[in-house]
Amino acid sequence: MNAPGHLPAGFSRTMRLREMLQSNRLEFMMEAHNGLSARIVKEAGFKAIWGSGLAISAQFGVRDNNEASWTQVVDMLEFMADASDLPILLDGDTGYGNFNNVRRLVRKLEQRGIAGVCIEDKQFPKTNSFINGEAQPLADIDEFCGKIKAGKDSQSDPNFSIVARVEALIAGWGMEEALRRAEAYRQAGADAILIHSKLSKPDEILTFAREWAGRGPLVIVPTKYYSTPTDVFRQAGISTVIWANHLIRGATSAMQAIAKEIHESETLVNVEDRIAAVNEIFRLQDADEYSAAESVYLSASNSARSAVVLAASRGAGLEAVTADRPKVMLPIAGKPLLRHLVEAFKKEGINDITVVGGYRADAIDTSGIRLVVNEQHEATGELASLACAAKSFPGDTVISYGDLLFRSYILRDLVESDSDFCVVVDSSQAPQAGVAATDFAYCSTADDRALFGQKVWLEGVVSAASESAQTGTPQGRWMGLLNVRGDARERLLATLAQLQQRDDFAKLDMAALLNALVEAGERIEVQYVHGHWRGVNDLDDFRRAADFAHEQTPFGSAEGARD
Ligand code: SPV
Ligand code: MG
Repeated sequence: MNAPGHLPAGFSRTMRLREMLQSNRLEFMMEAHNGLSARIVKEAGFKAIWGSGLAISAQFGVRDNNEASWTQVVDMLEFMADASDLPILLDGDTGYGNFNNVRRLVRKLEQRGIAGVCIEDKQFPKTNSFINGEAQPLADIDEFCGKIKAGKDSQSDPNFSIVARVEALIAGWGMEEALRRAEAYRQAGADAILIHSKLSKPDEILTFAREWAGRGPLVIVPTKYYSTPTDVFRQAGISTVIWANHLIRGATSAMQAIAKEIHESETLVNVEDRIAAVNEIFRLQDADEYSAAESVYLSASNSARSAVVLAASRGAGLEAVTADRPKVMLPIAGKPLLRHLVEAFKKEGINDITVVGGYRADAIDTSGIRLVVNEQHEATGELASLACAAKSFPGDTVISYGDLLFRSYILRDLVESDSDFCVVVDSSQAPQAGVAATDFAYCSTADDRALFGQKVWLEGVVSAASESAQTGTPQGRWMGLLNVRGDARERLLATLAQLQQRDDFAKLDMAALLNALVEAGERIEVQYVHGHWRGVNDLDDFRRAADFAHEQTPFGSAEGARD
């Protein structure tokens, strides 16, 4: 809730800054020097930002001598205004030139949503007031009043504020000169006076405030007289206190300590828990908003595709080679089976890859993938693994067995299907007498290898664990690839949730899901292939897989060379 008299965020930034300057409460502004610090100032609860010349030049790594051009400063302000909706008062130094530069500056600041500018009565190019302040020449009073007038005349928003900064005390010209200048600037149209001092005690500021006697808002920068209790400023009738450089100084101390620690220790382990988590940076960047917008504005065809790879099993029949790794980590032609699959996905632009591990998931190479683990893998089947990844596929998704090798056109054609669901069926494979049926598929039309342009639909799949209502001879074998498009994902997850209610859910496999989708009336397109892929189900498959993989390796590549 806003304190009484505070203007809520719905009011324009210029109105809020003006109200702060004019209110009879003591107000505070905190320095920011880039988008991130502007956001941090807002989250800390401040109502306005001081766009400090010192801090902005420092973060650029240059001196506070107008070494950064004014347009570079204004570009940075734009990031700050985007990152925080607080009013920003720019420390505009001398206005970067004469009256004409001030006019253009004010117009550009208004265009970028900046609420006001403070200009100081020194000469361009200025030097920071705390560096040999006495030696710095002051501006001619009339010339400076002309700048204030020019600025006020060129603002289009009546609430844009121009604060005139009096440097007479810093430059050693005395109290009388300071008051004379402040009065002239007030009459020229300044909305507030910033009276600056480099003493370690607030004495001259308090004297000035007493003599000023409330003729207009007074702004102070207590960097040097920081030990003064804040109530002293309140009682002196100060309008606004600027904490002018404390975030850049805080960031500097932290960066120095962390850089030193990491350099000396050659490890991150000592600093990790003492610095902002990477997720905190993402939060400050509003990464979640991006993800939400992506799902609204990116059409399904453009949105990032994802893949879920079922890789929880050790591999029945492969025990001899899987003591220390799951089946997907078996080396085939010089790299793990999973790597072949991941590379195939990446080649198709599928970069969001979730692998569901289980048996020896610790041995899975996680580069380029997200690993989730089915902790119940020993007692559960494929659907339990798929359920572990249910949150990991936001849009178009390929669900894949982990033990596949295939020619690249198979995946390309699959993801290009415009059907909600699409599976790949190998029409060259038929059940063999005496061998347990695995993923044999019943389809609306058999593959006569001239089906171009005609859609074929899945009618059921029979596996070792799942029956199908279909009987007779299947038309081929489901390869273990299912593509799910856009909104169909929700229907797939709903079907999965229904199956989860069944007592035998732990045993269910992908064939059960496909059958349940068919029973629910979903149309699952079949794309036939005739060979061109391998599954690795036993030692024989494992031995033959290397030959297949070598055949897919580009000519001339080192990996393709047989030994
Ligand atoms: C700034 O923050 O850049 C200021 C205040 O101008 S001071 O450095 O105190 O002059
Ligand atoms: Mg400054």
